[in-house]
Amino acid sequence: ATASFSWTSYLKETKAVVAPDKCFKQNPEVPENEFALNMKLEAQDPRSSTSTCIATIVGIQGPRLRLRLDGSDNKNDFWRLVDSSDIKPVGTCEKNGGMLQPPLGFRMNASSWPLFLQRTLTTAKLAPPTAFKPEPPTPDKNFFEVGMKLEAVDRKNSFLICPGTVAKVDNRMIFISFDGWSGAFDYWCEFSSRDIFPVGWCAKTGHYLQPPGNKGQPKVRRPSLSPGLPSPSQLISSSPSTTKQDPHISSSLNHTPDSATVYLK
Ligand code: MLZ
Repeated sequence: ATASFSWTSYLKETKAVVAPDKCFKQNPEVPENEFALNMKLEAQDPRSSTSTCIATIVGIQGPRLRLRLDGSDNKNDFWRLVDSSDIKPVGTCEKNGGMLQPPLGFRMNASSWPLFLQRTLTTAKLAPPTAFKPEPPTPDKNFFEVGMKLEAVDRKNSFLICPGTVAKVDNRMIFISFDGWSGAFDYWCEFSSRDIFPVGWCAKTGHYLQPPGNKGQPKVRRPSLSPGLPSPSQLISSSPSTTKQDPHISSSLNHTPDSATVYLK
């Protein structure tokens, strides 16, 4: 239903402020994505953070890589930025005296891991070390304030980045609330999370930005959904002055077909 989304008009409508760049652990200059599909690299296993594994690039969007751990299934893909410290050229782990590990939920018998790894690496197209970009510096402190708008990864649908609001701030943590969606997608994260971006980041990097949903606080009163039943305001007061609608609002309701349009008005 929502054709396009513009931050400029949305910010005007919601009279909201954006979180300034200094809040974010993100490079103000968008790092170039020099990776290609099917290249392999070393990645930390998100489900077993002490394990370094071999991963294959199975998707690319802007400066983000969709990764699948070799030997794992296709149900646990995850996304990393090209300037994430979680990804390294193949060989880095061994150079630092470590050993590559099978991913959590390795499909085969654990004893077949050494041979699997050897075979995986002999045929691999390796990501060139120059494609890995340095991680941006961490902000000195938590500069976020309640009400600031940003763009954030939907961690339940991690291919999506969506407009959000800082709903709570607690020491080093912030609570991200997704605009127009029920609380089901909201989460706490560190202010230094790589999953949050300044407003305009998607447009700048060529990443898709999912428009806000249509839930949330509608800014106008809606007519009762069941015409036979009294509306909540009618139940609270029988006085005609409180149930009468503002003529401007009711006319806008009469001419707007869906609730998303009403919400965005
Ligand atoms: N259509 C899916 C994705 C919702 C994405 C919300 N993003 C904040 C669903 O309804 O589960």
